[in-house]
Amino acid sequence: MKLIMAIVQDKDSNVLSSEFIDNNIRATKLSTTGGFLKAGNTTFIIGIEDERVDEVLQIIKETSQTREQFMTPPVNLDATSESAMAYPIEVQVGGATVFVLPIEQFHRF
Ligand code: 2BA
Repeated sequence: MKLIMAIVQDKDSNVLSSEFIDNNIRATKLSTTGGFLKAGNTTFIIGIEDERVDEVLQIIKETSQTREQFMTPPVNLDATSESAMAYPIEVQVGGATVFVLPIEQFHRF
């Protein structure tokens, strides 16, 4: 058995939830925050049999889109007025960041 942790954009999370239900994949959905953009994203935790890992990865891949997002870097208060201006920079986010981990034990009591 494996634990899949998938970080996706909020905009893709509802479709992905529905896909998991339709395909009988058990998942837990967490509201999370990206360390860089400090914006909300969604992390799914999925415990799944080894032989279904590729199926889950394929669903995540097909559902998660890459999007451009703008972020404004923090203003440098020590700098001259011109360099202190903070211009938004474009960042590419997603599709999905996925970790696959081994599970030592799995219990449902
Ligand atoms: P954030 O940390 O908010 O990052 C959003 C996007 O900003 C990233 O998209 C990446 O394109 C860019 N980015 C992140 N750190 C950067 C840096 N130091 N310099 C320049 N650009 C940077 P993704 O790579 O698709 O990541 C989306 C979200 O997945 C991340 O949101 C974070 O919540 C999570 N994530 C990504 N890699 C991770 C990792 N190695 N460990 C844990 N979480 C991760």
